[in-house]
Amino acid sequence: MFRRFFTNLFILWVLFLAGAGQVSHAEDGYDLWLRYQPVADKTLRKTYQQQLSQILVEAHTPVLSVAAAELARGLSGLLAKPITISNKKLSKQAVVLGTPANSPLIASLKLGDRLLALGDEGYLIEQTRINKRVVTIIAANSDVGVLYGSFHLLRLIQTQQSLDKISITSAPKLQHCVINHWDNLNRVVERGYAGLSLWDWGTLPEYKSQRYVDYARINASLGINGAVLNNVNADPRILSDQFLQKIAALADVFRPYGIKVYLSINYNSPRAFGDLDLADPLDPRVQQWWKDRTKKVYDYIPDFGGYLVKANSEGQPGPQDYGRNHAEGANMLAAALKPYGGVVFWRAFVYHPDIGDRFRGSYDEFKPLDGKFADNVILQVKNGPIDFQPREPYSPLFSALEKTNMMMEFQVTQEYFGFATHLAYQGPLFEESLRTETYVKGAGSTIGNILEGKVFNTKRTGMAAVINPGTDRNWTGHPFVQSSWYAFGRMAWDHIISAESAAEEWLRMTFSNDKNFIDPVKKMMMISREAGVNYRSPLGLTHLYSQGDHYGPAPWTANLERPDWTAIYYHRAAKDGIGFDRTKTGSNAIAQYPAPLAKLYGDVNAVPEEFLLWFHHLSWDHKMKSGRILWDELVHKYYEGVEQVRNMQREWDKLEAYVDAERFAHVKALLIVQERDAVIWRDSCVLYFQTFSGKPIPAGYEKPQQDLDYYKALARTRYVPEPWHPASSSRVLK
Ligand code: BDP
Repeated sequence: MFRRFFTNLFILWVLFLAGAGQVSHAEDGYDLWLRYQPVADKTLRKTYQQQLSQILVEAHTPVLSVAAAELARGLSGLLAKPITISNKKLSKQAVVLGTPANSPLIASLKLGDRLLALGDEGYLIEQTRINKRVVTIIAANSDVGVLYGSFHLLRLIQTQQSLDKISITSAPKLQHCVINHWDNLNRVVERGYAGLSLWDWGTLPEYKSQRYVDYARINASLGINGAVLNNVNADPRILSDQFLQKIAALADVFRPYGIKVYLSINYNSPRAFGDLDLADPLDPRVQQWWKDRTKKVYDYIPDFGGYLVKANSEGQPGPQDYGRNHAEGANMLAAALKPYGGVVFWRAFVYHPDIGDRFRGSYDEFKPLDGKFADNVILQVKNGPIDFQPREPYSPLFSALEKTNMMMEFQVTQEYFGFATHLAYQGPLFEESLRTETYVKGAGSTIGNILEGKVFNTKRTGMAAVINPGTDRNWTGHPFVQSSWYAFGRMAWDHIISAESAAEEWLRMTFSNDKNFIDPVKKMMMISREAGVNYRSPLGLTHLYSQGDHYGPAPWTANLERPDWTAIYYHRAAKDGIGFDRTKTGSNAIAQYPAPLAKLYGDVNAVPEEFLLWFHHLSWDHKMKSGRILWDELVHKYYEGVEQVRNMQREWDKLEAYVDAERFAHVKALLIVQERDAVIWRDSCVLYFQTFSGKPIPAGYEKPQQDLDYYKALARTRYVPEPWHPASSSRVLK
C-alpha cells in the first residue's frame, strides 16, 4: 500500500519535472519565454526557495485555477523543488492568491483604495504578514488581475530580481490589447512565415490541441486580452454556424486566460450567405441581418469581443459600395454588437487609387468623420500612413481625430523586414512610434498618451499587433521574432516600457541571465531594426519592393495597375534628385500634422534626417549634417546597414558557449542569409540610384558584388521565403 503510494508519488514527480522542463530536452523554442528552467544562480535559488514554499488559493474559479497551476509549474521549475497548491492551510512563506471577494485572507488585509486604483486588470504583489506568517500576496479586483500578477511574480524570478520586501502594483494603461491573426480558413496565413494557421478547423471543436492552451498562456503572460482569429481579408464563412461552433471551442480554451475572441468579418456577408442581395448599412433588412447573425454569435460565445473590419480597402467590400461612408458602415455593426457589450475595430487602412498621394489617403477619408462614430467603435490605425514600412513617420490621424476612439495597429510579423529570416527586433520601432511627440495639445501629447486617452479624453483605448505565429515548433520561424511579440505585449500593457528593457527581460527569460550573453545580444537587438532600415530604405526612402513580394529589393518597379503599388512612385528618383515632396510645393501632406510638426518636417534643415526623403525631393548634392552630399550619405547608409549585420554575425559567433546548440546554430545560419540579403539590397539600390545621380560610389567602400543587370534578373526569379505566396512557387517572368 505504502509502496504503491510512494511509487505513484515518484511517477507523478517525474512527470511533473518533465512538464516543468527539468528533464533535459533540446531547446526548440516552443516554450518561448515561459521556460521555467531552474534559476542558475544557486544562492539566489536558495533564497527563493526559502521565500516561496506553497501556493494558497481559497477559491476555485477557472481563472484562479490556471493562475495557481501556472505558478506551481513555474515555481517548481525555477526553484527546482515541488511547490504545491493548497486551498486551506496557510503555511509560512506561502503565495496567497485572490481577490477580496473570493479570498478571506486577502480580504483580511483591507487593501481598500490601493486595490481600487488598479482597475479591472491591475494587481498588487507584496510581501506581508497574515496571521503572523510572512507571505507573498498576489491580490487584485478580478481573477484575471491575479493571473497577470502571477505571471509578473514568475517574471521577477525568471529575470532574477530580489523578492525581499517586495511591493509592486501594476495596471494596464489601455483596455484592449489584441493580437490580429491574418489566418485564412484553409490555414494558409497571409504574410505568415511560420507554418500553417494555428487553428486546425478540421478537427475543431472536438479536438482541442495543447497548442491552444500554450498560446493562451503566452499571451496572458503579457496581459494580452483579445485575439482576432482570422484574416482581415475575411472569408464570410467565419460567421457560419459550423465555424462558430469551432470558434466557441477556442473561446472556451482562452477564457480562463482572460482572452476574448474577436472575428474579422466580410462586409458582404448578408449577400455571401445568400440571404440578401445587398449589404447597404442603411437598409433595414441589412441591419436586421447583422442583428440576427450577431445574436447567433453571442449564443455560441457569450463573451465574444466584437468585429474587426477591413472595408473598402484593397478590393474589400464596404459601405462605400452603396454610397455610404465609413462611419455609417461601422455604426450599423456597432448597433448590432451594443446589446452584448461588443465593439467594432474599424480599420483606417484605406487608400484609393485616385488619391494623388497615398500618404494623405486615410486622413482625407477619416478626418471629416471625426465625432461621427458610435461609442463602441474604435478606429484601428496603422502606426504609419503607408503600410508597416521599416520606418514611417506617425499616421497623422493620431493627432487629428479628437472625438474618435483610436487604437494602434503595429506589425510583429516581419512582412517588410525579411520575414522569418532576418533578425529585426521591432521594440525600437514600437518605442519610436509611441514616444513621438505630436505637440497637438502642447508638450506631452505623445502617441502613447493619445492612445491612453489622456490627450483627447477618448473613452475606449487599445493596441493591436498583426502577428502570425504558426505551426512551426518555435511558433514564429526566426527565434527572435518572439522578442517582438514580447515587446508588443509589454508596451501594450504600458507604453512607457522601453524597447531595451523589454529586450533584456526577454533575453533573460528566453536564453540566459548571464551578463556576458545579455549585453552583446541586447546590443544586437537594439541595432537590428536600424540595420534593416539602412540596408533597405535609409533617409526616408520607402517601399522599394517589387509588387506583392515584400522581401527583396526592386526599386525599379514601375508600370503596375496602380501607381501607388510601384516603387518609383515612392522614391521619385530622377536626374535632379530623389525623394517625395510632401511640402506645400508638393502634395502638402505635411499640413496633416499639427503646426509645430508641420513646420519641423517642412524645414529641410530641421527635419530629422531619418525622415528627410519622406517629405522632400532634394538634389543629389544636398548637404547633409555629416558634411557629405546626399548621394554620398545614401551610399554610406546602405553600406552601414550591411556592416551592422556583419557585426551582428561576429557578435553572435562569440556566444556559442552561452546558448544551447540548437538555437545557436539556427540563429547563426539565419544571420548568414541575412548578410547575403543585405548585400543584395544594398547593391541593387545603390546601383539603381546611381543611374540617376551619375556619381561614383565614394572611395573606401567595397565594390558591389554584381552589376545592376544581375540584380534585376535576380529579382525576376527570386525565391520568396513566404511558403504560401504565389511568388514562392510559380512566377511569371516579365
Ligand atoms: C498589407 C499586406 C496585405 C494586407 C494589408 C492590410 O501586404 O497582405 O492585407 O496590408 O493590412 O501590408 O490589410
